[in-house]
Amino acid sequence: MFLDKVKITCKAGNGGNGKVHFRREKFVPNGGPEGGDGGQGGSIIFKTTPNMTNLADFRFTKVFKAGNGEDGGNNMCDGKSAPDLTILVPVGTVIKNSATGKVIADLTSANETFVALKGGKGGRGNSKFATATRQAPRYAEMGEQTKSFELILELKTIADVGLIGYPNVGKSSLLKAVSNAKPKIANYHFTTLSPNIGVVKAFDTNMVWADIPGLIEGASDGVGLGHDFLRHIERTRVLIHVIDASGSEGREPYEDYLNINAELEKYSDKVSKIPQVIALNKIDLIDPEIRDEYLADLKKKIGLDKKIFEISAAAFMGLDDLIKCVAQELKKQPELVKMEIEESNIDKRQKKTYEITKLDEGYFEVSGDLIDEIAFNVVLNDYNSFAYFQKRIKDEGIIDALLEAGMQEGDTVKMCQIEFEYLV
Ligand SMILES: Nc1nc2c(ncn2[C@@H]2O[C@H](COP(=O)(O)OP(=O)(O)OP(=O)(O)O)[C@@H](O)[C@H]2O)c(=O)[nH]1
Ligand SMILES: [Mg+2]
Repeated sequence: MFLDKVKITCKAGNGGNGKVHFRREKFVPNGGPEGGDGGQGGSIIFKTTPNMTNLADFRFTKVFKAGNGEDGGNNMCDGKSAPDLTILVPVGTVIKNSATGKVIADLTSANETFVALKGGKGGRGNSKFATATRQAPRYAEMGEQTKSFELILELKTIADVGLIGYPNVGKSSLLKAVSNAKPKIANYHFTTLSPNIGVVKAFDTNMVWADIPGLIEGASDGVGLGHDFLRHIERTRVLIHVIDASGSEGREPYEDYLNINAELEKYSDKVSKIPQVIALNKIDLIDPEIRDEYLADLKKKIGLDKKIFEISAAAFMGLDDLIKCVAQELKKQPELVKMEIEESNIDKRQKKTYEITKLDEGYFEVSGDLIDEIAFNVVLNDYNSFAYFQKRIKDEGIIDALLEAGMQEGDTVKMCQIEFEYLV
């Protein structure tokens, strides 16, 4: 099963909550604050591995959640941070934010890592809030809460050279003849159902060639296997356009050449502009008596300014010259450039919010994730704790917003489990 596009759901871990705790020892009446910090939540990290060739591993596993950080403990014990969750992907994986469709990462080399979602920060324990004048803080911070995101993984194979052409023209045979790849070869259309990759040696360099399923006229409208697999040659820098020069299936080779180029144009401007080297294959099947004249004529039609080679993948004819030319063409092309990252840091922690509801005359409720955070761990009968609470709601502009909503002195305000009277 070959899979080159999947949607997955990822969530980094929440941060653990800070702890409120005081030392209790025999004969020590007022022990100091020693609540520990919450641990950090695990992050979601992607890492490329050369051992994967497609995204089939994601067929059944589509939800990835990193662990939450542990809450802080007593005796200055900090909560354990959760380990990061590393998701292995093949080289050439492009990661998009499903909500916006924008590219957030393009992983083009082996063992490349990308932190997609950062784990939530742990909250500070009450020991961190102690100062000379505030020796017994009865509050701690809540750990940072993370959200889940849908991500699209799309594989765009990384190869230097792409083999294109009609089905059965001998693309896989050519790859097999010149590389370490062992693609399936057979005398019927669409033998190749997913891309094959092979390493081809030329002089002192190695090139990676990719053979994709055959194209036919109308591929851009979904005929045959469609043009979906062209995604895998989008980033190649040279194409080998393989043509059955013998016309063994009754088609006219020159027509084949034009039709395939028309399909490339329909697919994308970028792909249609990749430089081509043309391989006139199966020349062993052409009657030797007319061969030279026939091929000269075909070449003239295609254009004598083009790089054209007469080969036979099955009989190993003309392959060295073809490889040499492809290697030279490749040298002229610029190195692969990464895709533009359209959206960085999708994980921007959204500002926490709140909402004011008038429950009754002189009775208001304030709710929302900001309130949950502020009200976390408040101890109402503790002077410091309540002072901290008051300061936070004032600093966040909640008092002003309540006044704007009509709150007057003596009115009651409810926030989570807390209710207080507004006094000036
Ligand atoms: N006589 C001859 N037969 C060839 C040559 N190249 C390939 N063939 C035969 O053509 C048939 C198709 O070859 P493949 O390499 O599978 O063709 P393909 O282009 O990869 O085909 P798809 O994967 O179906 O698109 C096989 O039977 C090959 O043996 C050649 O140079 N000469
Ligand atoms: Mg094939």
